[in-house]
Amino acid sequence: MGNKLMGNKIIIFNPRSANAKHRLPNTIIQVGAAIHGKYEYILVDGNKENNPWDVIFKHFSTGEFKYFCLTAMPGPQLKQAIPYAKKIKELFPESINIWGGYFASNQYKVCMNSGYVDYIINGPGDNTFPKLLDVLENKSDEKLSLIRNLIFKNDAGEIIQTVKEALLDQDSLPPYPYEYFNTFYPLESYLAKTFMGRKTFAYHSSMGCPFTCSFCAVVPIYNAKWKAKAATTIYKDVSFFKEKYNIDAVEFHDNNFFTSKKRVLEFSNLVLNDNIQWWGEGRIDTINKYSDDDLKLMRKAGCRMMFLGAETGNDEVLKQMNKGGTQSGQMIKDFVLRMKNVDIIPELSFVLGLPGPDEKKVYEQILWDINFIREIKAINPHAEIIIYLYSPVPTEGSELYQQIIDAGFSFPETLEEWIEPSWEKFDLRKNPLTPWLKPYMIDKIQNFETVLNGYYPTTSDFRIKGYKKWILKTVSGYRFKYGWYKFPYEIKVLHKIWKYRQPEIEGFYSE
Ligand code: B12
Ligand code: SF4
Repeated sequence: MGNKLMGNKIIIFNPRSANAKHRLPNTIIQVGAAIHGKYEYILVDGNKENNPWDVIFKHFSTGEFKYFCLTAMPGPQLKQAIPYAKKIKELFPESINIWGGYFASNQYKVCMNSGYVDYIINGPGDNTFPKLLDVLENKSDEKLSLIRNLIFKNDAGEIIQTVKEALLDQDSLPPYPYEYFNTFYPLESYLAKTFMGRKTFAYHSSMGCPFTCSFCAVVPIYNAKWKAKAATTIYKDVSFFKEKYNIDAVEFHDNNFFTSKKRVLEFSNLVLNDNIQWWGEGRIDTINKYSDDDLKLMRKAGCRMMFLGAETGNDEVLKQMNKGGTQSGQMIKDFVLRMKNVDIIPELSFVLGLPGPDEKKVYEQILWDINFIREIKAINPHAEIIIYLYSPVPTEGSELYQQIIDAGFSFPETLEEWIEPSWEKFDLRKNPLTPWLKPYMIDKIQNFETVLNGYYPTTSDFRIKGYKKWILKTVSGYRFKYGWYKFPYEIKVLHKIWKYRQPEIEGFYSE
C-alpha cells in the first residue's frame, strides 16, 4: 500500500541539466504560466537544489500534492527524471506523472510503456496542460482524445496520440510568472556573467522551426511550423529585466531566432542604444539573405555571435540531411567571410558520422568534413566550431531514419536503459552507438576536436585568455598545422587543469 494523497497540488520540476551557473528554466516557468491562478503549483529547479528528491518527497509526504510534472531533454536530465518519477509512483500510487519536453515527445512509446508516466504533453503545453488538468479534476467533461498535443493510454491500454494544435499566437500567451518564480529561486541568481556581459538573461521568443532537417528533434514535434513573439514583446521583456536587474546580455534560446528578418531588424532598432549584447540560433541560408547593412545594424545593436547549423560542407550530405533551403558548402565559406567583415562571430555546428553506403565512405566523409572545417578556420579564424556526432532522432518517415534502421540501429526499450552511461553519451552526441561509426572514426573526430579546441579555444570560455591561451595555442600549433591529431594528451591535460568548457554540453561558460 502506498501513501494516501488528499490534495491536488502540482510540482513542476526541471531536472538537473548542468553543473555550473544555470540558465533561467524557461520551460517550467512557461508551463507554470499556463496554469497560474487556476491551480496551485510549486516549481522545483533541479539545477538549484543539492538534493531535489528530498524537496519533492517532502512535498508529496504532506499528502497535498497529486501531480508530479517534469520536463526533460535527452541526456543528463534523465538521470533525475527517470528515477524520481518511478519512485513517486511507487511511494504514491495515486499520484499522476505528466511529462513534457523533447525527450518525452520523441520517445513517447518507451515513456508510456514504463508504467509510471501517465500523460505526455506532445509539443506546446500552453493549452494542453490546463485542459488535461481540468479533465482529471472533473472540471471539464472534454474527452481526452479531443485534447490536442496529448499522449495517453486508453482503457484498452493502447497509446493514443491526439492531433497537433496549430501554434498559438505567442504574444497572447499568459505572461511568465517571474515574480512567483522569484519566491522559489532568486531570478538574479540566473543572470550569469558570460563572454557577452556581466548579467546574461535567457529568453525564448518563438516556437518550432519552419524547416525539416532529418537529423533534428524539433521536426517530429513541430512539423515545419514556427510562430514568434513580436519584436515589441521581446523588447518589453528585455527592457523589464534591464530596468529591474540591469542585464547587459541576452541568450535567445529559440530553435531558429533569425527566421523573420523583419522581426530581427525591428528588434535591433529597438535595442540599438541599450548596450545589450545578444546571441541567437539561426540558419546560414536565411541570414545570408540579410544585406550587409542589415548585419551591420544587428552588430551595432549588440548581436555578438550567432549559432548556425552548418552540418557539413558537402552538398550531397546536406541533401541526405534534408537540410532544405539553399545552403551549400560554398555558401558556408562565403558566409563566414561576410561575418568576419561585419564582426559577428559565427558559431558553426557540424554533424559528423552520418551513415554511408560502406565503412570506407563513412570514414572518407569524416576526413572530408575535418578538412572543410580547417578551410573555414582559414577563412575566418574567429568562427567557432561545434562538432556533434550524428545521434539519430526518430523522424519516422524520413529517408535518413530508414537508412539508420536498415543499418541496425535501435533505441532503448526501457526508460532505465536510457540512463545507462553509454546512452547518456549518445544524448550528448558524443558517442552515438550507431553501428556504422567505428571506434577509430570516433577517435579521429574527437582527437581533431581536442586539437582544434586547443589551437582555437572558444571565445565563450572567457577564462581562457592571456598566457593560458598562448600556452594552449603553442602546444597545439604544430599538431594543427601538420594534422597530427593522435593522442593529444598534453592538450587534454591543459583543458582539464583550466576546466575548459565546451559550450555545446552545458551552455556558455558563466559565473
Ligand atoms: C536552454 C536549453 C538548454 C540548457 C538547459 C537550461 C535549463 N534551464 O535547464 C542547456 C544549455 C544546459 C542545454 C543542454 C542540452 N541540451 Co538543450 N536546449 C535548450 C533550449 C535552447 C531551450 C529550452 C527552453 O527553455 N525552451 C523554452 C520552452 C518555453 O519551450 P519548451 O521547452 O519546448 O516547452 C514547451 C513545450 O515543450 C511543453 N513542455 C515542455 N516540458 C513540459 C513539461 C510539462 C509538465 C508540460 C505540461 C509541458 C511541457 O510546454 C512548454 C510550453 O509550451 C532547447 C531548444 C528550444 N528552443 O526549446 C534546447 C534542446 C531542448 N536541447 C537539446 C539538447 C540535445 C541538449 C543537450 C543534450 C546538448 C547536446 N550536446 O546536444 C544538452 C544536455 C542536456 C542536459 N544536460 O540534460 C535539444 C533536444 C533535442 C533532442 N534530441 O531531443 C534541443 C531541442 C535543442 C536542439 N534543437 O537540438 N539545453
Ligand atoms: S533549421 Fe535547425 S532547428 Fe530547424 S529543423 Fe533544421 S536543424 Fe532543426
